Amino acid sequence: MKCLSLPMNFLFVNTVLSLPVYPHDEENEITQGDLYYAQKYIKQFFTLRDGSESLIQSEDSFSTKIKEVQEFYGLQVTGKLDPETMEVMTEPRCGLPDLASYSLYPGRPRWNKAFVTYSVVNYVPQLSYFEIEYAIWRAVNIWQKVIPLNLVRVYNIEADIMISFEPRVHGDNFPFDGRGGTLAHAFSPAGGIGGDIHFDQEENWTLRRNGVNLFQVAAHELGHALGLAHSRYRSAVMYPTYLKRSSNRFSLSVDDIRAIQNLYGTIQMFNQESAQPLMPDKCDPSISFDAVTKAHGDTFLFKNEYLWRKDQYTADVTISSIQDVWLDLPSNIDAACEIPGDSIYFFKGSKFWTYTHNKLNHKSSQSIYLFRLPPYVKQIDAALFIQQTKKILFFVGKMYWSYNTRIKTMDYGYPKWISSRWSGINDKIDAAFQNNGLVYFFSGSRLYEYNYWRKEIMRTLSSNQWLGCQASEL
Ligand code: TQI
Ligand code: CA
Ligand code: ZN
Ligand code: ZN
Repeated sequence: MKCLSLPMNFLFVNTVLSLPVYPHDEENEITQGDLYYAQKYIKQFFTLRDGSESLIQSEDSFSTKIKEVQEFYGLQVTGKLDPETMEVMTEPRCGLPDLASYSLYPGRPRWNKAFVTYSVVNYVPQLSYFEIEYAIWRAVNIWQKVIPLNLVRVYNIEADIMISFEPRVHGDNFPFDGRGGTLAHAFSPAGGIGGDIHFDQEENWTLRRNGVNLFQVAAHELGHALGLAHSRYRSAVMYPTYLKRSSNRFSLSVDDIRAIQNLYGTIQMFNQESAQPLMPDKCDPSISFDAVTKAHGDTFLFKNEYLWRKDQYTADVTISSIQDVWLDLPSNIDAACEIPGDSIYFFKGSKFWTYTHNKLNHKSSQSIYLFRLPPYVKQIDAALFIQQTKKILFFVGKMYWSYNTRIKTMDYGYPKWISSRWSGINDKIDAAFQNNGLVYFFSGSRLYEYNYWRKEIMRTLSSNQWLGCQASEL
């Protein structure tokens, strides 16, 4: 293994380590004070998480930590606190450019192409499939959005960045250690195992503050997989200590951004005069949406070629292009709905697309007439899945149809007037979705919050209030 191009400037113990022996030559004696200093240093820069202070008490792990320090600074790896090691520890910037607070790997390995693929190879039962996919998706996006590099999720093929959950021994000479200790590791950019990310299968992976937050660890490991080494800034994602941060506060620090842009450059701000359409302003009071749906718990609002995703945990809203999330979808979609735990449907014109586990079903689009909509229906305004009845309602103009997903047939007696069931909804609607038992209808710049059981409008809001914008005059 070529250690220079890999971030494993860090040794995992799989042999029994002897107790550290301190050299006793006259000039370079390691004193009790040095030992104390080294412990403090390691605690500051190399301790991995809360509660691991106790690790340092045990000589085995102290030696392991010394090895990490030695690897990190390219010294001879002895596991012993020798004068050279003492020296780098007292001069923390030794070997690094004086002002750099982040660091890159020797030789600056990076991905030399515009598109880098990643794939999630397996999952763990601690989290659902979607939670894992999303944690990784979010981690990818915090880096991707500051550099001109496209990270593309691929399936069933060899990707540049293969992400997997691994057992203790997993074939790369860096066995995991069960719950606690090492959480994950990543290899810096290169072919083969380069760029790959391994998570310790046995950790208590969560998306919250208790346990080990997968999103946070994935963000850190992706930094390594993109070519970043550790940062000396406490606030940096690349700081080598696991801090319990609330995940809505978790984002790249200035130092992380400087580091990654040093490798990949900055995003070209697009020219205002170019043909590029402007990104819509989500808080424009007159904004309307093409389609809205829940997907895996988050809410997605579509407009033109963009979508906004509102995170279910943090309520953070992020904009991205539709194809960044659902590669095969067109822009300007008409309607979308999710059958929770099953699939997501997207409609445009007389076509529809379905995704299960974020994977497109069927090779391409299908015809909406498969739902037995009559031929005069040329497009759908909104699609709404009703959790209570397991029906998809198709809204077209002032009418709606009801499709029974259990027996896969259109219900008898439709179309009906929208206002006959949904009193107060008198206009054509643009989008609809269900949330916590309430139904939300979007119509132009208005958003109606509808009580399904009481069959009445509870509140009239502005369309973008769901995205955290202030209410506008209605
Ligand atoms: N894994 C270490 C890490 O990713 C492995 C490592 C790579 C390392 N290079 C190193 C350790 C150099 C010491 C020196 O950093 S880990 C954290 C953090 C880990 C640690 O499991 O210890 C995160 C994984 F930063 F919080 F400590 C993810 Cl976020
Ligand atoms: Ca572990
Ligand atoms: Zn591994
Ligand atoms: Zn790290």
